[in-house]
Amino acid sequence: MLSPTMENALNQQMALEGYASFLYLSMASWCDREGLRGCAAFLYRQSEEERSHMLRIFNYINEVDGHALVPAISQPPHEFESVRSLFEQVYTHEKKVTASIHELITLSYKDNDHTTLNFLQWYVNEQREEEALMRNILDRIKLIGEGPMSLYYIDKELEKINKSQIAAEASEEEKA
Ligand code: OFO
Repeated sequence: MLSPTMENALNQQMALEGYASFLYLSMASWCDREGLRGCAAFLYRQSEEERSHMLRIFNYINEVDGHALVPAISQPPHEFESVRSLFEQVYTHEKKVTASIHELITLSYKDNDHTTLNFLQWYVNEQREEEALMRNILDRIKLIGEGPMSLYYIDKELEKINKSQIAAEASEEEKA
């Protein structure tokens, strides 16, 4: 049984995951318009992933006899200064999500809520992986440098990263 505070906090976490999904969708659209197909494909997939993170919490809340509330999601920005600044914003948002997950963990200790604590472990691992991935992308962007010629290589790099993410997910699913 969830405490009312925990139920509310989990509902708020859903809003954060839902916003991430919309933000990455908006970023994907910007990349598409800029002709950055590799970046767009990566971000469309990330957007879907965030939606699945939101639904995982949604299903959990109802499973433990709470009430999952569909969140109101504010409109994300539509324009981005550059690919580098776009991925910096992704990284910043991921760090915010991580901090929020850690707060939920603290709350589950306070509530002595072992079920939610256990449920949240998946998110702890996911956030570690996501932050590492975004740092890796930013490192590569910095190495390649910016400018019209570099964009082509950045986009190819993102295409490669996206494909390896898809392959890793497929092998995870096979194991499950
Ligand atoms: Fe679900 O916040 Fe990113 O991974």
